[in-house]
Amino acid sequence: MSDFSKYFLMTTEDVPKYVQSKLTYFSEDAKLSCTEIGDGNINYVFRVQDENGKSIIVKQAGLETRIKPDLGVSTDRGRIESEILSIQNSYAEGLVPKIYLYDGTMCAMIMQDMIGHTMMRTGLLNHEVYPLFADHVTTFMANCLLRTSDIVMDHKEKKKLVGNFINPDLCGITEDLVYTEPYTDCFNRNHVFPPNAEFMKKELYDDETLRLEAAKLKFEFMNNAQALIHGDLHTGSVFINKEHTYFFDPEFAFYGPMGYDIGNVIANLFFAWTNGDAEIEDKDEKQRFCSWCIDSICDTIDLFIKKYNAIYDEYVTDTMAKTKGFKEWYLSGILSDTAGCAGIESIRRIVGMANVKDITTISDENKRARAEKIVVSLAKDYIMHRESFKCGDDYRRAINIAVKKYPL
Ligand code: SR1
Ligand code: MG
Repeated sequence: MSDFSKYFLMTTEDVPKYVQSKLTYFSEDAKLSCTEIGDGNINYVFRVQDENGKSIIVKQAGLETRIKPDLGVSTDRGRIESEILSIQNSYAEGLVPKIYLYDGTMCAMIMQDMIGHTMMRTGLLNHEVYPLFADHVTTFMANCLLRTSDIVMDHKEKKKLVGNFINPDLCGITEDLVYTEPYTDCFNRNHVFPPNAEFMKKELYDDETLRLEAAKLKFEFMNNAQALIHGDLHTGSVFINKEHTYFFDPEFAFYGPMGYDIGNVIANLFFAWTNGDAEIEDKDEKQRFCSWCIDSICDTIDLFIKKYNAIYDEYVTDTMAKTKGFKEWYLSGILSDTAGCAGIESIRRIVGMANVKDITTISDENKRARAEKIVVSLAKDYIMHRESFKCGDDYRRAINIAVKKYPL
């Protein structure tokens, strides 16, 4: 039996032994069972459980990604993830899972099982609503983002973190998959829904003005070391129930623009809307779910602004950042990035390599084609007019326009 002193990719047989060798979480004679529960694109996630239902999660980084075995990524991502979770827990206590152990040799972490919570994308696909989500996600983002920025953090401490969270492989994935391939298909691996092939060619590959704005946003992503961002804050990175929310899976973390995280949330809430709009038959039920999606988009923007202002006033340390007018100027940059990144995330999930179930599970071909067109049209509005998205109602208006453009 391995003593886990040399890296190998574990199976469900190995993982219980691994947990017992590393922690005293379960009793020595516990009868442990293990299942692989990961449905992400990159890692292996195991749940280990004893006969009384007590459980724990083990997440192991493979040497290659699950979605594309020829796409290797550094196993250092596990270190990055465990370190950022501990930082995020200090700024947004209770909103991230607890890490019990990070093991650099096995590239594995053992963490709290988020029992009683469902992966948010799965819940949304069942058309569940989460009334407190906008409140929770804005508490998480406003605290974790602003308090790791130069507005609040000591400049030397911040620069040390910038170095610690240099994440070239995972950032490289985002730079390609999110910011380049959707406009160029330069690696010939985009997934374009065949009925929309012509539409996507005209609206994305052939649109030079869009490509220029996407290029500007790409360089903003690569060069604006503004805050310690989660880096992949979609609804598959959230475990949720009606009362509580966990944000997890921050392996794409690095110092980047705050708007990348906020924009990801906005885009993914709208994917949920497209699914509800296409799949729910009952009129009242559709209205209930779809209005909640749009309200949550608007509330996420408005509550972020409110919390940003409060946290800024309470925690600002930088002398020049206290200058009258600076807080508002800095916020307008974040909001413009937010709209731009919401557009970028929207487009890449439609034509890029990593799609979302909200769209791909729409069963009726015409409805799926329409949903994709609405998303792309809205995304282009976000990107091309990003400076004009300043509050929740600006998103509501843009969504209404995009939806009306493609009637049923
Ligand atoms: C190769 S990884 C594809 C996508 O999955 C992750 O969750 C990120 O969103 C990434 O872009
Ligand atoms: Mg992930």
